[in-house]
Amino acid sequence: MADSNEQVLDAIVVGAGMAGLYMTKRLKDQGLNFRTFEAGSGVGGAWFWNRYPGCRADLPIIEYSYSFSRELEQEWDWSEVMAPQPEIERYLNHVADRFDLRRHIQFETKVTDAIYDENANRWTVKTDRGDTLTATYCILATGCLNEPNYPNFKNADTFQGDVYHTAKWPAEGVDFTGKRVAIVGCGSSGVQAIPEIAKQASQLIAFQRSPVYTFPANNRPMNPAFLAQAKKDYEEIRERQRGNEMGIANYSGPKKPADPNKPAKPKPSRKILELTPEQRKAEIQQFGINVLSGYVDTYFNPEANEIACQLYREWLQETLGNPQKADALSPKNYPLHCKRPVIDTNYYEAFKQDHVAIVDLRETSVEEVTPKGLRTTDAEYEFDVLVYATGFDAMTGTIMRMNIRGRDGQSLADKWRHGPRMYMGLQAVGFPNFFTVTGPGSPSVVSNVLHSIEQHVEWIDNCIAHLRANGIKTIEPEQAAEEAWIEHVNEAGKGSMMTAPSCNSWYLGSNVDGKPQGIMPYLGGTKTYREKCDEVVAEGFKGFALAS
Ligand code: N01
Repeated sequence: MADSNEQVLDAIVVGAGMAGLYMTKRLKDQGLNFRTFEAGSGVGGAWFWNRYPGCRADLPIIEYSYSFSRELEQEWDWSEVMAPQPEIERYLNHVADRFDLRRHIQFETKVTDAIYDENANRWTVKTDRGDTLTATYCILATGCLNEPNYPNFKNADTFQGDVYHTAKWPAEGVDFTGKRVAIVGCGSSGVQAIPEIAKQASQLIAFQRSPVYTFPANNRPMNPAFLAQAKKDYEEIRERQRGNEMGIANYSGPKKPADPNKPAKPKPSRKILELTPEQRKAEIQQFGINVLSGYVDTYFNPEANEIACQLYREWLQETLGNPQKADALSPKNYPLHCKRPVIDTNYYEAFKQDHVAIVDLRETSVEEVTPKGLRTTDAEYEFDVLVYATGFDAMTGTIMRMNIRGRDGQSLADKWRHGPRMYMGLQAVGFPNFFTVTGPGSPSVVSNVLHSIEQHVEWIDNCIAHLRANGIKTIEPEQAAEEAWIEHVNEAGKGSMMTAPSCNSWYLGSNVDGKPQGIMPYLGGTKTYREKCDEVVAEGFKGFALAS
C-alpha cells in the first residue's frame, strides 16, 4: 500500500543525458506517467559535466547526433566537424525544448534508492531531495562515464591551491592565465585539455602514468556545402551506420562516379604485415600517422601490432625533436587498440613549448600531495592549480553507488561484487522491470555510443509497450540466459587487444583500485548485437521470463 505522500507512476528514468533525454521522449510519446531525475541543473549528462577546455566530440558530429527525428537532422547546423562541448550542450538543450521534455525532468535531484516490492510489483525510488515515488518500471540512463575517478594520493586534501576534475568542471570556467598548473592523467580528457590550458598557464606539468597512442583529429570548420549534402543523405548515412559494427558510416560525401581520365586516388594497404619496412614508412609519409590505426591486422595480431607501436614511437621521436620528452611521452608497455582510441588537436605541439613539462610516472611515483604541490620519489613540484584528468569509475561506478535492491532485498552492488552480471546489458536476474541503457555487456562505449543508446532506448520502450499491451506484469532474465550471455561477452573479447595481458583500461576496470577486472562492454559489434536483440524479441523474448 502506497503511503499518502508517495507518487505513483508508471516509470522512472534516472539521468537526462543523451540516453535519458531520448528515453524521456519515447516514454512521453507512449503516454506513460513517468518522471526523469537528473543530478545536474541542466540536460546533457557527460556533455553537461565535462566542460573542461578543449572538450569536443571524437567522432564526426553528423554521425554522433540523434537519428530519431528527420526534422531535427534538418534544422540543426553544426559549426565544426568534431563539435566542441558548448555546441553539443546547446544541441541537447534544443532537443529538450524542441520535444518539450523539460516538464518531465526534475533537475538537481539524485536518485539514492530503488527498491523492488515483490508483492506490489513496484519499484520504490527515493531521492536526495526527499522524494519517494513508486513505479512499475525503473530505467537507469546514468551513462557509462559519469562517476569521476580520483587518485588515491596521500594527503590529497592538504593542497592549498584550486583543485578541479575534468569530469566535474565548473560552469563558469577556469582562468589559468599566468598560473602554474599541474594536470594528472593523459587519457582522452587530458589530451584535449593540455593544449588549451598551455595557452594560458605560465607553467604546465603533466603527470603521466600511461602515455597514449593519439592520432590527429583533423578537426576543421564544417563546410556548409558538405553539411547540406549530408542533410540530404541522412537516410543513407543512418542505414550505413546500422550496417556497421561500430555504428559509424564513415560518410565523406556522395560517391562520385569514377573519372576515367583521372588516376584513382591512392589508398593505404589493409595490412601492415603485407608491407616491407620501407613501404610502411612511405605510407606514414603519404597518409600521415593516422594510417597506423587503420591496418586491420593490428587489431588481433600481436606481431602486426608491435610493428605499428614501434613505428609510432619512431614517428614521435622525429615529430617532437626532443628525445627526453619524446621518450617520456612514448607508449611502450601495452598494445595499440588496448585503450579507447584517443584523438587530439595539437597535443604534441603543446609539449614542444618550454613551459610545458612531462613527469613520467613510470620512472618516478607520487609520494604525496603537499600544501604547495606534489612530491614524487624524485622531486617536489610546486604549482597553483591541480587538475585531475583521471577518468571515471566507468560503466558500473554510478550504479554501484546507488542502493538498488531487487527480489528478496538482494542488492545489485552485492550481485556485481565480482563484476557486472546482466543479460545483454539490458536487465539482471532478480531485478524485474529494471532496465539499464547501454549497461555492461552491451556494445555501448566501444561503438558510436549515441547509436548504441538509440538502439537500447528503442528496445526498452518497445518492450514496455509490449508488456502493457499484453497484460504482462514483469520481465526479467532467466538465470541460464544471463550466464550464457556473460560467457559470450568474455568469448567475444578473446584475442582482442583490449583484453591483452599487458592492457590496463577502464573497459576492464583496471584503472580503479580494487575494482573487479574483466571486459565490461560487448566486443561483438553493434550490428551483430542489434540482430541478437531483434532475434530475442522475434522469438518471444527468448532468455527473459515474462509473468502475467
Ligand atoms: O579517462 P582515462 P579520460 N595516478 O581513464 C590516469 C571518453 N572521453 O577522462 O591509463 C596517475 O582514459 C590514467 O592512467 P592509466 C572516452 O571514451 C571522450 O581521459 O590508468 N595517473 C590515464 O592517463 C575516454 O576513453 C572524449 O595508467 C592516473 C588518465 O588518468 C573516456 O571518456 C573526451 C591515476 C585517465 O584516462 C575516459 O577518458 C574525453 C593515478 N592514480 C573523454 N589514475 C571525447 O573526445 C588514473 N590516471 C568525446
